[in-house]
Amino acid sequence: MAKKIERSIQELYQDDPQRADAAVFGRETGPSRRGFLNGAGLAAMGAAVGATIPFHDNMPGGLIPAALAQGTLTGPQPVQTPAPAAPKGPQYLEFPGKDKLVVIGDRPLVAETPEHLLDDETTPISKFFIRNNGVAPEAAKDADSWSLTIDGEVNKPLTITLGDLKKRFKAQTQRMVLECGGNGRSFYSPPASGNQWTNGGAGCAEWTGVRLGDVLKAADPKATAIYTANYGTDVHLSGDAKRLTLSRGVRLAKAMDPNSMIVWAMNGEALPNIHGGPVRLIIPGWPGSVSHKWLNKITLINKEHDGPGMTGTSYRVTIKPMVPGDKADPANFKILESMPVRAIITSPANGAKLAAGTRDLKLRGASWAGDLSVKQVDISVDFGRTWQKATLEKTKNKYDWQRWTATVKLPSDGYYEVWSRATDSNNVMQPHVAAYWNPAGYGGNPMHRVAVLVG
Ligand SMILES: Nc1nc2c(c(=O)[nH]1)N[C@H]1C(S)=C(S)[C@@H](COP(=O)(O)O)O[C@H]1N2
Ligand SMILES: [Mo]
Repeated sequence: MAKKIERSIQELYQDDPQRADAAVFGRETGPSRRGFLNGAGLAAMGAAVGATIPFHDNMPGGLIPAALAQGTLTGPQPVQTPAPAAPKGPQYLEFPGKDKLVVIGDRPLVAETPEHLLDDETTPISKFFIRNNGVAPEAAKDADSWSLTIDGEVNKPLTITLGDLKKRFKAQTQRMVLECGGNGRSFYSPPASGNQWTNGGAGCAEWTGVRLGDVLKAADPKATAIYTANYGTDVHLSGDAKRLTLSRGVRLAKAMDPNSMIVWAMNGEALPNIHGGPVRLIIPGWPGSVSHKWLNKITLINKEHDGPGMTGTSYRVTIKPMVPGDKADPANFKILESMPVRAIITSPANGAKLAAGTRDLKLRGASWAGDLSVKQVDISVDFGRTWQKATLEKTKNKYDWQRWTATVKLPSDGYYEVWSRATDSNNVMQPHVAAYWNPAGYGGNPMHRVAVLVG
């Protein structure tokens, strides 16, 4: 009998968390359910996660244990019609020079970095996520002859090769986070459409290049120039050479920020083709889609850009919160600019098994907050009842991520969940569950959690 429950609970948490929760907690999931996990439910939950749960008194009803879910707090899930496909195990990327990234899509190629592979101070190229919207162009044979044009609302249109760009403008190197606008999308309930990123559509690399603003100034923008329109050489999935895969842009003020760059090197190496080499934009703190890869033209325009990826609900978030799953009112959307605050636990990995008797658990992680900085990272190992401040490391420069460390005490062997949550410099904290639902799922930044088994 116990065996049967154990198996079915595990399966149920995968396919129908609400029913699983009702089975474990003994009745339909409600909001505040602390302290109800006892008797048969506690035994079933313990069997499902693989150990006794020292802090079970604090375990909220509706919580899918981290051991059974991908790392973030997921509340009760509405029943889907038709039912979503049963989750398969992760599919790992096979790509020259890349580590075990998790494939989210193969055409176009999209692959994310599991949180525990983001444990390096600087994300190595081998671990850096990939997000293509179309087909990457063939690698350029002679990078320095790559040509870039600045035109549109300018007095002196400019076409310059990469070789000349390097000679004519002052270079800088900055370590900065690049994060996909849809990072965290998989945590939305009901599911939002698009690539189902967990927290791994982000990385922090050292980018070498010139200030975008210096190059734009060389073209002498007219007073009418207020927005950029970015273009590159990747090919639309249809194969139609006239169709653009993506063409996004930013307000001129953001383009002129000294941290916005045209880059040709990543971690000291020539920018790899898959990351947009020879030349790409890095517009830090904003959705990765404005950091155009294979960049060959920027047109300054006198209005908000309307290229692919700029209209409808693409890269837009709600102005006033909407009912999750409802039909979207197009008038209620604004362009997503600065990305929301996020902290991730990069060590230990979700599901880590530690030796019996481990009482001091060392944690490491990263945090970042779009255009803002991270003010504080807090950690809990008792399902959020008590929190402890993590130590934030120094950053190298603006838009660098803030690495953090903490040591937490575990009172006994058993099953724990480590939860992390960051607060940004405007005092905005990550929510428990993905908030501000929008149809294409931008801004999902619920707190991260990992399961740890001691003994
Ligand atoms: N030309 C071009 N630039 C692009 C894209 C693209 O598909 N084509 N994808 C964008 C998106 S959505 C993201 S998140 C980042 C990803 O950069 P990466 O693949 O180097 O990690 O590139 C952006 N720049
Ligand atoms: Mo993206």
